[in-house]
Amino acid sequence: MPLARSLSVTSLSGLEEWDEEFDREDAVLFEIAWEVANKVGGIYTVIQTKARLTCEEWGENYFLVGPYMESSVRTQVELIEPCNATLRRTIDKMNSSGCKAYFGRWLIEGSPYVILLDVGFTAWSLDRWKIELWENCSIGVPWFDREANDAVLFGFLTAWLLGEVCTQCDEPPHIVAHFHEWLAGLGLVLCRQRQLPVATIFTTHATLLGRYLCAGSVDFYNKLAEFNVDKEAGDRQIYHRYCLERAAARCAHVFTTVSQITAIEAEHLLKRKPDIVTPNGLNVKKFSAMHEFQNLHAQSKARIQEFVRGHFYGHLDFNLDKTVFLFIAGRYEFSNKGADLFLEALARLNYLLRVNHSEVTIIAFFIMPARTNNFNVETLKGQAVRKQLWDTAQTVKERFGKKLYESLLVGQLPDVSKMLDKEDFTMMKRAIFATQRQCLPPICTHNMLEDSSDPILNCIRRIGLFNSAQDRVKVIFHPEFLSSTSPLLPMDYEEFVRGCHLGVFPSYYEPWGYTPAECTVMGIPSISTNLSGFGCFMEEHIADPSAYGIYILDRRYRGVDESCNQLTSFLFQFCQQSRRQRIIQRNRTERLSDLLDWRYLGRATGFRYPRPASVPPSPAHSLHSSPHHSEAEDEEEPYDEDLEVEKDRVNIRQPFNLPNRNKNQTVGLPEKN
Ligand code: G6P
Ligand code: 1S3
Repeated sequence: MPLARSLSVTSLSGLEEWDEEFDREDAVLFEIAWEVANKVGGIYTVIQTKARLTCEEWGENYFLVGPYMESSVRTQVELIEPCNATLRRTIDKMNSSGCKAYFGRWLIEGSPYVILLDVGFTAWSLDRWKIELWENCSIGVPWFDREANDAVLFGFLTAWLLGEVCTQCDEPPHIVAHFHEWLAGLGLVLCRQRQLPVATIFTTHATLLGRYLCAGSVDFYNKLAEFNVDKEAGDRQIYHRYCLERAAARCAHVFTTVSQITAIEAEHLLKRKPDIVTPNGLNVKKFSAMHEFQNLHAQSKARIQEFVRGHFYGHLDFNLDKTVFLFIAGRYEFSNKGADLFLEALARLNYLLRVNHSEVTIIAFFIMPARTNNFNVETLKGQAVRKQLWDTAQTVKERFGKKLYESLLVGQLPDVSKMLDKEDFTMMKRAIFATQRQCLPPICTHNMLEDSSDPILNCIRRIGLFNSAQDRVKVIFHPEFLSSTSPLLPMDYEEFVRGCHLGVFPSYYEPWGYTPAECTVMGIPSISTNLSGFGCFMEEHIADPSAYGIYILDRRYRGVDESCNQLTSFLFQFCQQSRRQRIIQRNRTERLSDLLDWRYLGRATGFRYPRPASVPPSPAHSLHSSPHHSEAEDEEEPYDEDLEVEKDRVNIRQPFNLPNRNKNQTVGLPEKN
C-alpha cells in the first residue's frame, strides 16, 4: 500500500494542540456518508436512526455530509440558509469556485443539519482529481467504474469542505469528522494527506473483499488469515476500491466497525485491527399500551392474508388461520444473505410437514430487489379476482339486507329460503367461475428481466417448490422493496414485518444485520446466524436467546448440510407452536428492544439477559412443557401475561447493571440495585 508508506498513521498530524479533555461546546462533528438522505442500504438506517440522539448530544454543532440527489432532496430535505457565518462563508466560497453545495435540514427525527454536495456538477474536475490522487497516494481509478468515480468526486469535495471550514474560522474549533464506508473514505485520506486539523474516524460496515470473497465459493472464515489480499482484490477487479478502503482504515485516527466478527475480518483483510466495535442500534419507540404491538401484528397479518387470498385464488385449499408467514428481506446477495440455505430448508420443511400430515401451511416471502419490468399479469389478476369476489359479496349482502329490512318493517320474520333470488345466485356463480385457474399460483410477482439465470428462481426450479396443492410450503418472490402505494401489496416494510410470524436471515456474510434487529424491536421472532454481527451480539448478551424468539443458527462450526438441518428443525419447531405460544414468544422478543436502542448501546457492556423465569430453556423443550400444545388445551389453562412479565422483570433486575449517563434521562432498563 503506497499510501501507508507516505503517511504516518501514528502521528496526530495537525492535532497536536488538542487537549485530552476539551469542552463539547468547542467541538463540531461532521458525519460523512454516501447514504445521508440517500437510501441505498443499511448505512442509511444507521445514520437515520442515530440522528435524534446525536442531535441531542451535539446540538447545533452536528452536521451530516452527503451527496446531493435531487429526487431524495425533494422529498426528504428542507433547503435553508447555512446556520452560521462560518458555514455560510464556506459554502459561498465553494459555490463560487465551481461546485454546488447545499445546506438544509433532513426531515427525519432530530432534523439534523445536512450539507449536500453535488458530485455530478463537479464531474469536470474528475480527471484532475484522479491525477492528484495518483500523484499523492498512488491509487489509480479506472474510468469505467462509476461508483469509484463518484467516490473520488465525493472524497475531494468533502476534504475541500472541511479544509474550507478550517480556513473560514477565525479560531477553528475542535473538528471531528466521522466517515462511513469506502465510498466516503477518500475524504478522510485527503484530510490526513493535507494535514488538516481534523480528528478522523472511519467506520467500515463491511469489507469490500469480504463481501466479494463470501459471494464466491471460498471457505472464507477458515482462510481469513491466508488470503493474498492484493491478488484477491486484483482478481476481482476491485483493487482500486480496495486501496481506497484500506487507505481510509489505515489513515483514520480511530478505526471502528460494527461487530466483533467484522473486526477480525478487517484485521486480516484491511490489515488494521479496529480500535473499537460500535454495534448498530435503532431508535426504539415504545407504545404507551403494552400490547399495542400485538394488535398491530394482528392488523398487519390480516392485510397480508388479504393479499394471499388474491394470490392463491382458485387454490385456497389451506386454512389461513393455520398459516404461518415467514420472510427474508434485504439486498439481493443470494448466498451472502442466506437465501440459498433458506430455500433448501424450506424444501426439507415441506417434506417434514407432509409426512407428518401437518395442518399448518407456510408461506415464505422473499423480498429482495432484482431487475424487473413490473408486476406480472397473473399476479395482478389475482388481486382483481379477489376484489371482484369481495364486491359481489357486498352487493349480495346489501340486497339481502334490504329484503330483511323490508320484512322486519312489516312485522314479519323473513322466509330465509327466499332471501336470495335467482339473480343473486347467477351473480355469485359468475364470480366463482372467475376464480377458476389453469395454472398454479405464481412464485414471482414480477416479470423478471433475467428469469432464466435468476438464482432464487433457479433454486426453486431445482427443489420443486411450485405452490402446488400438495405443498405445505408455498413461496412468493417479490423482487422489489415494499411500498404502501403498491397496487399489489400496499404495505410499507414495517407494516409487513409486523404482520409476519418469523423473519429468517441465515446469512453467511453479515457484518451486522439490521433485518433481525428490526424484527426484534417490533416483537417479531427471527432467525439469524453466528456469522452475523447481530447474532453474535445477541448470543453474548442473552443467556438463552431462543427463549426470547432469537434463534441463532450455527454456520460457524457446522457444514452447510448440518446448518440446513438445524434451520429446518428451527422452522419445524416454530410451525408446531400454538397461537398462544407465539403470542408469549412475541412478548418476550419485544422485551429485548431496549438492548438495541441507541440510547443504551455502549453502556450495556458485561451484562446478560437471563433466561426468562417463566420460559422453558429451548424451543425444543417449549413444545413439550407448559404452555401446552393444542389450542384446545390452551383455552383451558389460564394465562396471566402480566404475571409472566413481572416474573421476568424480577429475574432481569438482578444481573443488569447499566450506568446511567444522564440522571435526567429516562432509562427504561432496570438500574443498579
Ligand atoms: C396478537 C393479537 C391477537 C391475535 C394474535 C394472532 O397477539 O393481539 O388477538 O390472536 O396476534 O397471533 P398469530 O401468531 O396467530 O398471528
Ligand atoms: C452493511 O449493509 P449490507 O446489508 O450490505 O451495513 C449495515 C449497517 O451497518 C449492516 O447491518 C450490514 O450487515 C452490512 O451489509
